Amino acid sequence: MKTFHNPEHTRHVGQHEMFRGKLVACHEVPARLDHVLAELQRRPLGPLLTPDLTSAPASTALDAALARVHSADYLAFLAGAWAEWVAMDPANAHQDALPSVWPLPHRHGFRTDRLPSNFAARLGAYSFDSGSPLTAGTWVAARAGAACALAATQAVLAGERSAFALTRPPGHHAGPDFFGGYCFINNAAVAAQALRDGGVSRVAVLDVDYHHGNGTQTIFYERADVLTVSLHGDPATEYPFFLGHADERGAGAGEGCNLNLPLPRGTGLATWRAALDSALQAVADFGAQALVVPLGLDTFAGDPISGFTLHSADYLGIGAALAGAGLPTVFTFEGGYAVDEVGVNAVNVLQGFQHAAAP
Ligand code: B3N
Ligand code: ZN
Repeated sequence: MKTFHNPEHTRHVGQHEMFRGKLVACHEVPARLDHVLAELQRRPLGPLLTPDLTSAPASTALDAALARVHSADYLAFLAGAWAEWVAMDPANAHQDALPSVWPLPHRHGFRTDRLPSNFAARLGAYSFDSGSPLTAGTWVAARAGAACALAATQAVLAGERSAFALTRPPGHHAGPDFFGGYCFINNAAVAAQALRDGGVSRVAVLDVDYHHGNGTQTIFYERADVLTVSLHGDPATEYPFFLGHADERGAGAGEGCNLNLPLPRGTGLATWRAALDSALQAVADFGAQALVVPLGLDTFAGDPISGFTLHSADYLGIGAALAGAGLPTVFTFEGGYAVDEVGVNAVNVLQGFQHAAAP
């Protein structure tokens, strides 16, 4: 399995996230990726590569791929956000941008048809939480991360059985025009759309992160060509709270093309694996020809912000079960904050997949 890792990920280093009224140290830290990379060096599964970030054709293709899943105004906002933040006040150069005001579009009549010129207001208009610091290097890191997702997808389109986009910041909470949940560019959506654009007629996204992949769901919600499936902590009690219920089945042409499998806090392997079997059955029933797996490892018992109880050895079997779908598969690295274990857990999934997928 080829791994495309993000050489720019250390450009994104948040200082704080807001949690219950306090600024706390960020959980989404560079060491997460470093541990996965180190484990892949200890237990090689294939070439460790970086995407082409310099050539003009690659850059053009990347911007086109981003524009397939995110709005032009959102991408322009992200690209210029740091400069605008510092322009508000030169002292801002020393602190992350965190939103603190939101328009609540569905209630109270706040208007979203007029975007304020004030940067702090637009920061809120393009986000849904105050836990996702935007930093000087966020755009560069997130864009290079999408290049990893695109390169992994191109490898699979070229005939590889699987490929891994090892990148941060993660992506599955980012929607067409919003960031949140530590995510800015939706790498899994970039991969799914690039598979479609590469000629795969039906693509499934099977999100195994602890948190519901609300951004991916929203991007594809009215589409019949991309099935989105997510197994996650029940939004009644778990982040992102406002999406991820079982009755969200897709809309319009996409009716029936979204499946949410919310699980209670405390869920262990047996229940989680039964949900995975349901998810895999849905992927088979859909007739998917390729699979994207947003790979979060925050289902781990030792994760500091999550509530499932999976153990390191369990991830080998999970990888094997994913291989059982028999589909060309792109993995994107998502959550997982037990930093010392995240490398072992991620590579266990990939190794389990690779061994089961071997002819
Ligand atoms: O859920 C949290 C959170 C929980 C516990 C914390 N402690 C113990 C200090 C701090 C934060 N915050 C909400 C933001 C969660 C973002 C999740 C990103 C993710 O992994 N998505 O897949
Ligand atoms: Zn997560």
